[in-house]
Amino acid sequence: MPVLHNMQISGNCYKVRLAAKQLGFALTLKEYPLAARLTRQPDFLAKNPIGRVPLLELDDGRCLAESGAILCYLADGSDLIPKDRWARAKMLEWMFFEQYEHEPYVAVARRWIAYEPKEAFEAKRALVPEWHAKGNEALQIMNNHLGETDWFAGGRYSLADIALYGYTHCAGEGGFELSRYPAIQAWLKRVASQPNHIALSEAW
Ligand SMILES: N[C@@H](CCC(=O)N[C@@H](CS)C(=O)NCC(=O)O)C(=O)O
Repeated sequence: MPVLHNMQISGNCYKVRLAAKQLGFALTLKEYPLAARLTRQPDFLAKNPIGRVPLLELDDGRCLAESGAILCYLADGSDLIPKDRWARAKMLEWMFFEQYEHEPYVAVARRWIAYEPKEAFEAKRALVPEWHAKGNEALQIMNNHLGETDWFAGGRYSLADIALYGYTHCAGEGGFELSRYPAIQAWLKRVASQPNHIALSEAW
């Protein structure tokens, strides 16, 4: 069975677990706790030189990194990827947005504020205003979009929603006030009510 090299608290890994559960894709999980730094050890780096999870390892030993790429692999041919060429490209547009405009601020603030030791966070504290400013810009763009349409692409739930849900639903842990974004709050409820939805903390 394929192995997901996983970190339970990671939103990037959660995206993959959520899509796999909704697609009925069987996985075995191998856990890499944040504090153990095992993704920087030689045996893991041999599988993924980027030194990060999620990493999907297939039965034949091939390894795929990057949450967005893994989502596309798992969901290939399914309803989570729009059939229409334009809608599919729009889905990818939001997934790339998530990786460049959203995750580096919303996820990073959460990690350092809520999950790293206090001394380590203190060394990063000066970056908090920038994380919050840039993260709030991304959240505002999402909120504006969701004020006009229920889903990010193709008029229905897709990988773009899964990718953006990963760190948006827990942004409060990074000091973001989701009450400022009513359209996002309504969308979070729509996502959480999709069939076979699982929570980030849920055991596999
Ligand atoms: N762009 C990557 C980011 C992956 C990433 O940042 N992984 C983090 C957990 S969320 C990690 O492995 N951190 C451990 C480390 O960097 O040593 C993705 O979307 O998969």
